[in-house]
Amino acid sequence: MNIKLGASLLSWITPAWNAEAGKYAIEKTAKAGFDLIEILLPASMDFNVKEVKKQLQDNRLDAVCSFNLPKEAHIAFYPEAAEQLIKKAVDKASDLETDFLGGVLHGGIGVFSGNPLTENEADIIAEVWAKIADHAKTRGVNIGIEPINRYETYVCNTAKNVLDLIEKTGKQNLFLHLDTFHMNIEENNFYDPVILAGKKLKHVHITESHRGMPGEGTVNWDEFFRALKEIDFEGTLVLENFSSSVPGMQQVVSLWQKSPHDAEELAAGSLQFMKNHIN
Ligand code: LER
Ligand code: MN
Repeated sequence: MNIKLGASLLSWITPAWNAEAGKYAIEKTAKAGFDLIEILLPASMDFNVKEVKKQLQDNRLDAVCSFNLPKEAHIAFYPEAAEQLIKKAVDKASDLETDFLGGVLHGGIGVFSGNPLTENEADIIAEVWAKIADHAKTRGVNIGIEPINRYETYVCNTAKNVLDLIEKTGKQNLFLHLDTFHMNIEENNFYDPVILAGKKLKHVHITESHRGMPGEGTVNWDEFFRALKEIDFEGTLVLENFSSSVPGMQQVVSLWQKSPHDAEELAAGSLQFMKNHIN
């Protein structure tokens, strides 16, 4: 396996990116010993690449990017707006000299039509993805698409949903981005989706059933890491767990219970947990 270990900026700060908060997240991630930080791009795309690149260099830290579609860029309803916005996110990732953009790129988080995904909606999404994939290819970026649970979207809830839509596009630079929190709700187990994806799996959000310390919830980690070994996983494992010790975090990620671990403890314990499982 060829694996890099990362923390999301959400390990340290809320998603509202600004230069000062970003610098803090980069410094904390580097000090905690991660290989890279996942930078969740803001929907405003107000993000100074030059400044962030310098902060990453100063801290000898790599980065990957992610982007979650906002409601007003729900692909099935607003394909043009979505296409423009995802292309901008690809450009930011490329300007930052990273080769990966992951995230919820199938629909706006929290948008529902009231019905299951239709064939027509699936066609619209595949068309937009195909155009984005072509653009991303010219910028040297691979795209990872993250299925999320039914309470956040009706578009892609499972690995198979994403893989089927990718197949529809016929594009090679679209990949699966899994998240163990969502898998715990939507998949039969933690093994089959990884095997189904094989080399199409590029990026994983490592997070417990309650988004706290891995190993303290109900995710079947043995099953999950066994599957990663079987596919000889090459990609990134990035923490996406949250602590109530981060100011403002409880409100933005529905973390209503007080966390037993503060942000530093959670990051250090989770990094050790990942290392123990891949070695
Ligand atoms: C994003 O990575 C994610 O997992 C979603 O639950 C965010 O709403
Ligand atoms: Mn996630």
